[in-house]
Formats: sequence, structure tokens, C-alpha cells
Amino acid sequence: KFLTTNSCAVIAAPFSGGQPKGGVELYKSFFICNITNNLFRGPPRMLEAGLLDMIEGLDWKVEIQHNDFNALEKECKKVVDTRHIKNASFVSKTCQTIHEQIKKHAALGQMILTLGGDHSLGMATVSGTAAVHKNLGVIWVDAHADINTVDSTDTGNLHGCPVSFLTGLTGQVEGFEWLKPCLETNKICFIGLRDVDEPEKKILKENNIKAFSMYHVDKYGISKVVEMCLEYLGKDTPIHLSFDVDALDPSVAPSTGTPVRGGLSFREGHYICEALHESGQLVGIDIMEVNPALALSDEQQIQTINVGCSLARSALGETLL
Ligand code: 5AB
Ligand code: MN
Ligand code: MN
Ligand code: MN
Repeated sequence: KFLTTNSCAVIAAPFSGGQPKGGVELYKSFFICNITNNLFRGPPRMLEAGLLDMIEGLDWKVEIQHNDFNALEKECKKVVDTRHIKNASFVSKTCQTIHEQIKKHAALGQMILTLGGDHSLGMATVSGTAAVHKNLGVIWVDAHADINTVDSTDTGNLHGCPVSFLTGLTGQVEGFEWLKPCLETNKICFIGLRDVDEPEKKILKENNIKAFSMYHVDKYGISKVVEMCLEYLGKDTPIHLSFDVDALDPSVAPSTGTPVRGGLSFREGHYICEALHESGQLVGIDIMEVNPALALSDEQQIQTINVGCSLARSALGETLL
């Protein structure tokens, strides 16, 4: 009811500027690999797995938008960041590019599927769909709340901050002038939380933000949790699903930057996607933090790439029967 076409724009965003490369280097020392190689990036690997054909098989017309940020990264390395947040100019410029792409496709009435890349891209994806779909609601599926402000972040990694940028909780940040607050704090629901920093807990409480941790998933069951999210956001709200694969248990999605044990099962993760598809309210989907470089085996790598693809398919209408 919010989309006017049956096409799906797939935005491939191979980007890791919002988080450290520690794990990648570890992998390198074990296996000797070239980290700029597509073999070790989430988006190309999900595409190589045949994701576009799969989406077409679900009766979508597909438009693919490729991106390559290697040149931009080199250019931004020369900029000295003034704040303790890391890679600010690279993150900002990349996100602005993705934001513009998404805004353009969303304005055509298309579904948006963004393949990440680290979750700092959430600044781009949510602001992109919010620019077109007024009164946007967000369901943020993650082990983490990603709501640190530039002052509260302990790590300085921007993939832990996108929600505070989107809601304006962090205030205007130098270099991010293009990004205006576009999400009300009562228009976001979290599912899957289990590793939330102390200042983030305070921010969630003070702003009365709807959040379902793994405790709540266990307590109510995933179907009730999704139902409560949908009820909270309301039927007239277009919804953007931002799915960080680290919401899943590491046994389900091991190849990701910040795995935390005790996560969503394979079915719980897919249930969320299926139920949101069924709501008819989805306008944007992010599959984030698929990082093939961090796998400890080929099997872990393939497992994580495949789960990223199947979450996307579920959100785009794949049914079990
Ligand atoms: B992810 C942490 N809260 O701010 C921080 O993977 C982790 O996008 C952030 O959810 C994890 O660095 C970011 C400690
Ligand atoms: Mn995240
Ligand atoms: Mn996370
Ligand atoms: Mn992560």
C-alpha cells in the first residue's frame, strides 16, 4: 500500500568504514588474503549466491545499484578526523551517496533492499526511505542498540551510532550536515538486544524507546513480539526493517564483526522477515554486517552469506507453502 511498483532496487554497499578491521587482519594473518577482494565482502558474495535471480523468482522486477568506495576511502584517509569518532568523513560521504541512491529509487515507488556493509549505513538507508515515506517507522533487529551518541561511544565506531544520528539524539555532527533528524524516537522498535552499553541503556530509558531484548523474545515468543511492534507503530506506518545479522545467534550467523551469544534462532530471524512482509507495510530492508572476511572456515562463510540471502527473500515474500 506504500509502494506503487513491483520493482525492488537492490543497493550493494560494500563498506566497512564504520567499524574496525581487527577481525579482518586476524583472518589475513591466518589465511593470507587480499581484503579489498570481493571474495571477502558481503554484498558481492550475496549477489554471487544468486540473490537477484531469487528475488526475480518472487515476482519482483529487480534493479541493481553497484557501488565501489575504494577511491573514496583513499581520499578520505587524508582527512584528519577532528573528533574521536573514527573515519567520520569516509562514513559520512559513503552514507550520503547511498542516501541519494535510495531516495531516488524510493521516490519511484520501489522497494529498497540494501546489502551491507557495516551498520553505520543505517544512517543512509533509513534517512533515504524516510525522505520519501512520511512518518516512517523502523524495526531494528540487532544484538546491539546502535544508539550511542558521539559523546557516549566508547569505541568511536560509527556502526554503533546510526540510531542517535537518525533521531537527532546526538545533535548535529560536523561533517554530517546532509543528515537531518528524520526518525521520531517513538517510531523505532528494537528486537534481539543483548549487548547494550550503559549509556545506551540510559538513552533508551530516558526516551522511552520500545525495545525487546532476547529476554522478551524468550518471554513472549517471537510472534507476539513482532505483533507488539506492529501494533506500536500502527497500521498506517510505512516500515523500514534494518536487520543486523548479529541479531542471530553466532551458531546461525558466525561471520560478522560483533557476534554475541544467545541470539535469535534461524526461524525467529526469518519469522520477523516473513511477518513484516505479510504486514504489507515494508518499504525498505537492510541486511547488514555480513562480513565474509571474518569467517574461521569456508563453511561459516557460506552459512552467513546464505542466511543473509534467505532473510532478504523472506522479507520479500518467500513463503514456506
Ligand atoms: B553493530 C558497541 N556498542 O558502540 C559500540 O554491529 C558495539 O552495528 C556496536 O550493531 C555494534 O561500539 C554495532 C560496543
Ligand atoms: Mn547493528
Ligand atoms: Mn549488532
Ligand atoms: Mn555487528
